[in-house]
Amino acid sequence: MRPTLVAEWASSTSLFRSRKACRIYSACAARSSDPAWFVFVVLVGLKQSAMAGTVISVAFASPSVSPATRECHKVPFEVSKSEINSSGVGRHVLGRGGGSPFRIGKKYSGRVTMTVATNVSRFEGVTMAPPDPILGVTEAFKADTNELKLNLGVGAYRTEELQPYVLRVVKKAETLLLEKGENKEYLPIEGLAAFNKATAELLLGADNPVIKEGRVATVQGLSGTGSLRLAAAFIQRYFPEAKALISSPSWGNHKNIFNDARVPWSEYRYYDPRTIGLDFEGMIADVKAAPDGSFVLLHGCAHNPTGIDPTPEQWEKIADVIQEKNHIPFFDVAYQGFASGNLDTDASSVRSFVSRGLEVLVAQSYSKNLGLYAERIGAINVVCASPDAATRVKSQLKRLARPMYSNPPIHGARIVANVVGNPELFNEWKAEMELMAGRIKNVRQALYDSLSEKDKSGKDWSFILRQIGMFSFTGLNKVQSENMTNKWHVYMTKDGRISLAGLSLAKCEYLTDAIIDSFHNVS
Ligand code: KET
Repeated sequence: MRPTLVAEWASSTSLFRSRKACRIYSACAARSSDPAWFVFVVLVGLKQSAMAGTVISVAFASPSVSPATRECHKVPFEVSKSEINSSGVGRHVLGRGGGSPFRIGKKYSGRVTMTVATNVSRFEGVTMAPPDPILGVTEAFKADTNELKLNLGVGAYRTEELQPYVLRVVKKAETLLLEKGENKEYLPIEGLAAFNKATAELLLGADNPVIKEGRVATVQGLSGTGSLRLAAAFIQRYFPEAKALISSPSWGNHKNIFNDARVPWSEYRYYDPRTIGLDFEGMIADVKAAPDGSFVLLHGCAHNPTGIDPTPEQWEKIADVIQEKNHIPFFDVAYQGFASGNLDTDASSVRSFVSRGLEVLVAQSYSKNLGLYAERIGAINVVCASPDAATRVKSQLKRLARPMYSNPPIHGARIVANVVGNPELFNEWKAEMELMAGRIKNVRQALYDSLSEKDKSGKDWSFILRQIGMFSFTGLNKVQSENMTNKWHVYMTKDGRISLAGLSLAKCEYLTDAIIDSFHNVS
């Protein structure tokens, strides 16, 4: 075998980049007349480069490279006829493992194919991940063929016909965008300037002094989740000792986000199962007991999954404790407009904290209120004590974003900028959002009416009416929730949450039967 061929091949693969492999390769080259060495080098190289488990097809070529037939490494080398037996099966003694069989693709004629199959994957240690507790519900729903099935899992708005909904105002904005014929150049790392301006104004109010004074660092994010994740990375980098406080319960992904960003977290009491309401005393006590300077994650409105928000007076007390303890409030605003139907009302918790002069983090999402789920459009805002701090914070958020995803997508940002920035479209959006929030309120009322009428046990279902936003936290436990799915084909999360946005008036009665059965007949 000619060393040049081996060298050619070796340099074209990544197999021989380690020092050990290079030494082996040198030995092979030195004994280049013996193909056994070459096969040995191939196998050692493949083992080292995590190629085990693939089928290695080795073409015996004379004089050079053979044509590729499938995803494999084609290795040109020469072999003597004596190494192939009459049945066309050759065997080479390869180290301790003994013979490695290879089969000749066709009768030997100077070019044969040797296939070495190994079946141990380098990914043997990778365990199966469980389905996502929320998005996994949609997958299970899709797989169900029963026509009664109902998806109340993910918080995604549906029409009364239970169809996904693209807002009319979004379609109009998209038509405008097409007419303008804008290009698809990269956005800057911080996102679309017009979007960042619009989103901060929508959140804080256009006249808010913090905006006028340049004290808000706004960076476009990959929707709510990506914005939370970017902020978590920022906390980890600049406050490595700090802890995050998460409500119990909370949106399931909050814990994942802080875990992956390596921000330690603990929970504060929030939900009281006895009253199916807010455990305000517990919440205050836990926020007080947390180490000074913790990041307190708060749901700006329409708490997920409970649908229970603090009253304006309770918000003030929460702000008092946070201020006393030198904590940093971190708002997750994924439902602005969806709780009350009014954008300003739903931002009032954030605005009241900001008006106290507190430095605040706020993650925003346009998945729900503009129905832009798949566009991944949102933002992280950091309200700072000075414009100088805001400039520095923004620069660091950009620095974190660059190696993670470089820069955000443009389409959703343009839609939001056009809707919020155009008074006519903005008003249309507000009207449409009121309609969506109104439909959810209607089904909420209808579900309560139906449960009150059909359930003869005397149970008080009025907590459903006290909850707000897309969800109702039914109080059904895991087994009861499973009964909802297994017996009634009602898909929901195992914590007892149902998305009322996925319910229609027509389906209220069916849902009532499912809830009554699960509640009373399943322990
Ligand atoms: N925060 C909260 C509180 C929230 O409920 C969601 C989504 C998000 C952030 C993130 O949304 P994004 O699409 O990244 O902008 N919640 C629904 C969907 C999901 O779980 O991803 C849900 O709870 O069904």
